[in-house]
Amino acid sequence: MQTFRLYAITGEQFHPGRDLIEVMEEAILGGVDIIQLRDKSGNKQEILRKAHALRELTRKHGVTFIVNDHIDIALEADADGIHLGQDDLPLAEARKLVGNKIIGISTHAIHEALQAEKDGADYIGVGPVYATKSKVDVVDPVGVGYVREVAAQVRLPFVAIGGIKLHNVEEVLEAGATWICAISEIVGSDDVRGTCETFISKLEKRG
Ligand code: TZP
Ligand code: MG
Repeated sequence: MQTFRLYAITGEQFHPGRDLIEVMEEAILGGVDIIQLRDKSGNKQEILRKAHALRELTRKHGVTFIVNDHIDIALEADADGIHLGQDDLPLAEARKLVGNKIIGISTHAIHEALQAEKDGADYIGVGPVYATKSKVDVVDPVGVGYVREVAAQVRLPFVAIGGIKLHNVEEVLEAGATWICAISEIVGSDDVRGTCETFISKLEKRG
């Protein structure tokens, strides 16, 4: 899998009245290199429609496209991969369905990270680093200590997630993250493109 720097996940509740595709295109223009469609509405027809639109957008810009939860939608929209949580379909089952597409797994503790590595995940999510309001069933924040542990012990690419903002991202980078994910800080910004550009410049400063 190629390496990434800035991962934006959709969160339409953070930009009422603004079009999803327009917001995500601004994020891409600001430097986001991977996008995830995360939609917990349960309206599969709508999710599929958004997946097709985001596939078209990401293809136009050469950006990687991941679908959260819905393997069938990921396949139908020809996404580059899927993202699954600890309680979703087991990785071995998912692998049978998606072949060599990217599989990302959310992890909240080092044993989950090592297990995902063993099971053949392509990348892991590491978090929530800080408290977040963007996920309802989220576990308690794991802190930058968990980022440090993963950086030291796991060889898989990992993305730090959860409550990451422009004002605290340096601490996450110092803990060893090279790839950052945010929902609310990016898509809820009045200046989506500028926020992404600032994230990128902070990432570049860390090398
Ligand atoms: N997984 C762990 S934390 C989180 C997800 C999907 C939400 C991150 O959202 P925000 O707004 O960047 O805190
Ligand atoms: Mg899930």
